[in-house]
Amino acid sequence: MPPPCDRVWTHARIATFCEDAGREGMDVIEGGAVGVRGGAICYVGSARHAPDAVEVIDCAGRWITPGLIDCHTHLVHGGDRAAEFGMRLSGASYEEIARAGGGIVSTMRATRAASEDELVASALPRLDALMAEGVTTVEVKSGYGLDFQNEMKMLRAARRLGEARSVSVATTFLGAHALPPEWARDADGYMDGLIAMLPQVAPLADAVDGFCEGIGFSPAQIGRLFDAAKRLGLPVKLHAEQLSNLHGAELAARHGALSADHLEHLDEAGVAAMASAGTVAVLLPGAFYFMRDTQVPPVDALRRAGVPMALATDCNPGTSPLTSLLLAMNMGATLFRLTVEECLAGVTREAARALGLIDRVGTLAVGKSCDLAIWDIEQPAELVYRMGYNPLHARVWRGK
Ligand code: DI6
Ligand code: FE
Repeated sequence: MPPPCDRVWTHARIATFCEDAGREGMDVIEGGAVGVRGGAICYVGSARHAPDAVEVIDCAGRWITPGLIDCHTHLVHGGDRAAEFGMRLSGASYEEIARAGGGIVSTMRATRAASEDELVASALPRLDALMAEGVTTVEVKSGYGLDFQNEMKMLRAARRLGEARSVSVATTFLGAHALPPEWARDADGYMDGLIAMLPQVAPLADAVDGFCEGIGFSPAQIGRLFDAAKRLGLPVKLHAEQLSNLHGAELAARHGALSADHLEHLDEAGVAAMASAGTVAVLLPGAFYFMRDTQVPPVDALRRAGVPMALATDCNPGTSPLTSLLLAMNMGATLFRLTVEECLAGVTREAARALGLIDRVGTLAVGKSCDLAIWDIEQPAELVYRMGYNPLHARVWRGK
């Protein structure tokens, strides 16, 4: 009889983040082991009762957490915005730069000019940086093509990242990110076009997103997009309440959105709507920091209402050129006052929820994908506490 497991990691301290651990709980197993068979977890528990395996890996007391999940990135894009960073340092605001033809539209030009191969090649170092810190699932948005051909090119490039590396990629269609210049006077017409392209986009996209903002799209326009997404069975999520309060989170919740993201200007009604819909709050402290924002998202209200909170890098060239989920956790704690447990759950269990993937990843439980991060630390708080230090010992994706 062959051993029941392909591989077992033993003598580990395990934080499972299992769903009944409660929002403050990591569910720690001292002297634990994780076993994998066929890429899926087949055992989590005490090392003493671990089943036999073809290969046994001694973790020598290291910590194991679920592989990290970056649930909001714009990893695929052409060019960068380093020059714009200089302008902002001399006093120009993000909105001023956007209105002057910079901002998202300048990245759109660079993205349209890049081939699919070039987009993949330029995104890989950013992906590698995330993976080097234990990321095993990453969400990647389109949104810098802003026409059918170029949005499709971005989504194909995003899917190819998952073929080039041992990482799971979730793709999101963000055609409603900004109004391209050719549609400058007709946002409703542009939205009609997005809705018309949805059936062809759907096979390449795991979700549909939008930017609900004065410099983005109105709640009415986003509502039409969400209705069309729903007709195709595509989950929705929304960039909401980042720069102002247009009540985008309420709109998202009304549409059963997986998540509403940013949320600096979220109000009590928005919190309540998200709580009753089970919409995850994805907090993006990298953008808050880089924009030198002062309006903190209402973390206390979200916490009291029981809204699940995730943390992500928002890796993008304009507002969050951040490729460290560990640093995003530190910022979540220092800038937003999240607890250590909330930060860690925010890049594992709650990030999985924000992607609609909680049945497959985000916690260590039998049947889930065996995606692990193994850490050289004495306690999980170190993952949040340090800045610019990477204690990853090993990364396991689908059991390897
Ligand atoms: N909010 C953001 O922070 C990014 N997109 C969005 O809707 C910014 C994207 C960019 O400036 O390139
Ligand atoms: Fe974003």
